[in-house]
Amino acid sequence: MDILEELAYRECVFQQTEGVGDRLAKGPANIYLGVDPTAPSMTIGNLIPVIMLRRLQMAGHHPIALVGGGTGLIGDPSGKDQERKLNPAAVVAENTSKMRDELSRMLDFEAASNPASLVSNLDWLGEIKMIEFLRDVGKHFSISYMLAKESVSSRMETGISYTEFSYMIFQAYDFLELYRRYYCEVQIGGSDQWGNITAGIELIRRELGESAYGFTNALLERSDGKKFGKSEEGAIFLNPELTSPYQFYQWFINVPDADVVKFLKIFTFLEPDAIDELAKGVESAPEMREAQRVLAEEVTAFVHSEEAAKRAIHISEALFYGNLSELSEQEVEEGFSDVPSHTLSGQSEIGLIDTLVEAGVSSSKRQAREDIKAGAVSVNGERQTDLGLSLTAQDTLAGKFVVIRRGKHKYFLIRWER
Ligand code: 383
Repeated sequence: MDILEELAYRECVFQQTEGVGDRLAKGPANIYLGVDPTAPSMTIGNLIPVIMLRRLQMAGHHPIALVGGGTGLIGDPSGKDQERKLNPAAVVAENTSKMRDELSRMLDFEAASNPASLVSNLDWLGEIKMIEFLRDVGKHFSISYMLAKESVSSRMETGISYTEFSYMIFQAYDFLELYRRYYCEVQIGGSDQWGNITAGIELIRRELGESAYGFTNALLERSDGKKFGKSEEGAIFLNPELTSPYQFYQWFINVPDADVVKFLKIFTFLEPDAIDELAKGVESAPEMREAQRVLAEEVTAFVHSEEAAKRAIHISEALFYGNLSELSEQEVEEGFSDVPSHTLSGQSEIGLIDTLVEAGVSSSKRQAREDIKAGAVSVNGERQTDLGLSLTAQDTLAGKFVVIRRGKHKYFLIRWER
């Protein structure tokens, strides 16, 4: 398989411009992907083309990751049904540096012959003079061409500002600039970027009379209809402070059987043979969730680290088997970072009933008694039915936590400062 065939096998090629296959087959090309710093972190949706860029690098091409320090100040209308709120310049600058860090962990900057490059388009967009820009660049774009782009036409009813309307010209100009500076011939991105990518190819042709290429991946959809964008609720971020590696791992463990093989192709570096093996397991023993396990471990290790993946597995197992006492302080913090927590202080002993009420687990003492009697309450993974139980220092995990579970899934973390 050549690289484009491999990407197609991995369900990562949705649209492509003419000649891109030949260009990639001919020899190393400079290839770019742009990400706008509209949030403090990328998400799993952004991860797909980043992994594609890494695969292209492994196939010998030179990857250029562009952070939109300039375009992030404008706002891409692609795929958005509403005008964006402008972020203050300081926020965009801060996000830019965070995204640079994320990107630099996922590409190889040490590769001997084709190390990755990282650029911000603020370097050139920030220098642009309006009159020159309109004379040199704007002249190549007819209004009818711009209106025909999906990103604009889909907004004619709901409205679009001149600012967002102009966005495609900036992204097109980036491609031209990268062509001039680095002889960058190829741009990749999600299918929402098709209009912007083809606008750049058109500009390079008109301005320089040269050929450039592009292809897109299909936007990620889960068979259960869950979405992925940076602004969607429940977005899975790559920044461990926004989505802990454990939560990240959990998201992949919970991928439905109907999606897991596709996700193995898209998100892991496993060979087709290994993926086929796992696919067989999904058919013959879906309850083992072996494919999900491998998926979650591989992606967590790639985005975070091997160590973070091991930690996530350890936390998941302890939670599953109820032996929470094995967890370290860091693991308890990470495993329960998204559950309600409550701090108890100044006591050396406290009754279970009082604990449940104080921590907001049960709404009243009467409710707490009922919950305990019904067997719905567990402390550090063990069911407790004794109404007279008191908690002491011996009941803490890692010397300072008590984990309460009510019902099957509702967790509470108590930090006990004695
Ligand atoms: C900016 C300047 C360029 C080239 C690209 C850009 C960013 C682009 C954009 N991309 C999205 C983003 O930043 O807005 N205008 O959130 C997403 N990408 C990638 C992929 C995706 C797209 O970062 O489909 C999902 O992740 O292209 O929505 O010169």
